[in-house]
Amino acid sequence: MKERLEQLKQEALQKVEQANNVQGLKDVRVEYLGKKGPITEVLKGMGKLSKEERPVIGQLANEVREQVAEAIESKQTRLEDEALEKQLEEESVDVTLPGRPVQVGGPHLLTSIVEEIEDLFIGMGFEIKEGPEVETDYYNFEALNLPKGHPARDMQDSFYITEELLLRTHTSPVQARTMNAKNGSEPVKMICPGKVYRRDTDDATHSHQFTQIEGLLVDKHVRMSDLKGVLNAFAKQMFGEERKIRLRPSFFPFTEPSVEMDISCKVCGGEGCSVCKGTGWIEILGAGMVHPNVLEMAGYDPKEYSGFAFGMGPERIAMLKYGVDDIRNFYTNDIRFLEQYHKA
Ligand code: 2NL
Repeated sequence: MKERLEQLKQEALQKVEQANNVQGLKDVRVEYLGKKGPITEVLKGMGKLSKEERPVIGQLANEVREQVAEAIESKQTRLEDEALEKQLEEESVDVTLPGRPVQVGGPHLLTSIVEEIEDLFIGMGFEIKEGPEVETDYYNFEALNLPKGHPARDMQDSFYITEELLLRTHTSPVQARTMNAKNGSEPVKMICPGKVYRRDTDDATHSHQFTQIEGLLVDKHVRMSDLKGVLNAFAKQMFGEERKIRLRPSFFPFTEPSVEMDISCKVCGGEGCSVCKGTGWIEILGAGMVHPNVLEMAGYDPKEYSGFAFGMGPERIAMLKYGVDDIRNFYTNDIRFLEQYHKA
């Protein structure tokens, strides 16, 4: 009996030693210490032993069981420690590695420019108004002193939807609508940024859809010098205090008189260079005093009220300010172009 227990102990300890995972250890436990295991068998057969032998064998069997259990226990701890050690090693983080760059989005260059222009005019007390991109013939043309048959409303130049509906060719109809809503008795001081559409073939300087920002101020006693003061303040804030402006006579059907505004060339300071094509001046926008017909159609008495208006293309402004050479860059969404103009 003693030898049998001794032999079982050696066998079990050897198997514990050989086990190289937790499942293997469990198998050893079941095999030797389980209800049907040999040590339990020995304890069950104790009844057949003599009175003297019984406590000796009983004690020995318990000792063997404890030793095997202990061996299993400590081996299990060791296996678990090793597994944890291995996992920690495999999953360790090298904090000295360079970080992965994060792609940060930002506003589109055109959005930034439009917002910059909006902020400048908000600072001068103008409010921002928006309106529909699908317009009636009346608000897009008629109300702006462009009666039917006027050369500027050539069917070839506009996207017509029906005889009476078209994609607006400028943002002026927003201003005509705003004036109309005042019943001829309140001042208007607004700018309207938005998308406009022309039937053009796209190239470096033309896009069938582009952006316009127009401004309008209507009140009693508005004079051309008010227009000049507002445009001068805008030009200096937008392009730099050192820039000068000049107004040249021009023509628009909705203003009389009409002007075009140039700013002095920053590249050559007025000497003449390739950017200003030798003139020292760069054209920025068109403007003028609101035509009496336009005021009248909007319900204002042109003898009592007067106004000025201006219109500019923010793509052109951005192209001049940032040296962008192709208007299509604003609409093709090439990330390599857009990324260059992300502000923090
Ligand atoms: C340009 C020139 C201009 C206007 C737009 C306007 C609007 C109303 C009445 C009178 Cl409701 N005028 N707008 C006036 C002069 C010029 O735009 O070169 N735009 C890109």
